[in-house]
Amino acid sequence: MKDKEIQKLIKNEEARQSETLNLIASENFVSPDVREALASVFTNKYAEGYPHARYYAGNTYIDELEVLVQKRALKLFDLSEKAWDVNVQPYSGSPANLAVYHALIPVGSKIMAMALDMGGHLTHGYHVSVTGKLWKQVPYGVDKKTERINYDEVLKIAKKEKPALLIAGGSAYARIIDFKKMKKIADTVGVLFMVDMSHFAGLVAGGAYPSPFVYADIVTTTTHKTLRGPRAALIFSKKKYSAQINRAVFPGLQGGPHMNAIAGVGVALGEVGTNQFKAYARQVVKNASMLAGELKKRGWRVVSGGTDSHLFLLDTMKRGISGGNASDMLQCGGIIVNKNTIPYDTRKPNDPSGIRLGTPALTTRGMKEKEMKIIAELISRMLLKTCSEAMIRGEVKKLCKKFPVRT
Ligand code: DSN
Repeated sequence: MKDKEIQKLIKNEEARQSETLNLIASENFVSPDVREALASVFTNKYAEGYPHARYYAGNTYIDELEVLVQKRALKLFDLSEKAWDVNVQPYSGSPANLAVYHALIPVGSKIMAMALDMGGHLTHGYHVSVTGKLWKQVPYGVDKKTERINYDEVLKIAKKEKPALLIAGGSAYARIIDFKKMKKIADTVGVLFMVDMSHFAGLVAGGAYPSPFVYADIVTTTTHKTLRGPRAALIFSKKKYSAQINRAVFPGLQGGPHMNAIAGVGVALGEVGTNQFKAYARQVVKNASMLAGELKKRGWRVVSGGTDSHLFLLDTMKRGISGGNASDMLQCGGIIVNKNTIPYDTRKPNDPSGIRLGTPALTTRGMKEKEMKIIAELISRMLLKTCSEAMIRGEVKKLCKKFPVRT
């Protein structure tokens, strides 16, 4: 690379990723093939419109690419092309969700979704997001005791508030969501049902988490979390909604699609369709469960008592350590997590009561249950300061060397 300044930063980031343990639940390592597609000549092309209906010339291969990626996405989740469509153009999860609302529900109407501080997502109508300014969020949470969704409570709120859209899915809910019950609630009050499966899409594709497609009208997902692709998103919709959704994505919200990213998504979807990926998805869940269990054994409180997925929340405040301090301390030891609110948190989001831990990235490096036990011990020691930062850093580096990042 001629630009030495940027090259240096790339090299530094490569070293950081390779020498630290990444437990951020929404991050992963893409394959070299995905990166090759991302850096391909598709980045040079403008392609406003949809296959065979573009505004600029020169889109022969772009059309072939977009159709191929659409077909791969539908096939991956066993969706019939007669019943479902998929839009592969959203730049990322936030515009994908915004496009769904823009397409299907009147501005000013209510979006019922899990509250952000209970494990939901900003773009599900939280007040600081444009989705919460144009629409009104009706939040539901988790039960104070079980820290799981209380479906009777969700029904009660839905009946009272009569939202236009019910959303399941979020960023920090560790348990399996009962999509059947959510659909029943949506039908009882006569609203659209959308699942944002961004976090667990790869687990669904790998058979390690229930599929929402049997029940949902719309399913959105980012492609860079458990799906292990580039930063982009997909909107799956039942046929009757797809024309409106396509119009909402382009020209409603976006201009030319990022065709290099779409090529990368196509490569990732091809990889996700393999038996190797199925084994990966199962291992992600096993690793999360082992890590949570091992931390519990060491006296840490895991929100809801465990996990059924790739992530969980640790209530660090229970032992007097704020989420912000915990995240900073772990980073000093080479363990990367994010601070996170826990349900019914009394602290502020910039320094909440917990941290979120996820296993997708470590599992991509090939780590299994044995390594999760070691990592639980390292996390615990680092937070309780029962050994030196240098010693933890040394152990982290050793593990990282044994399980290199694919480049
Ligand atoms: N920021 C992502 C996460 O970490 O879950 C969601 O958009």
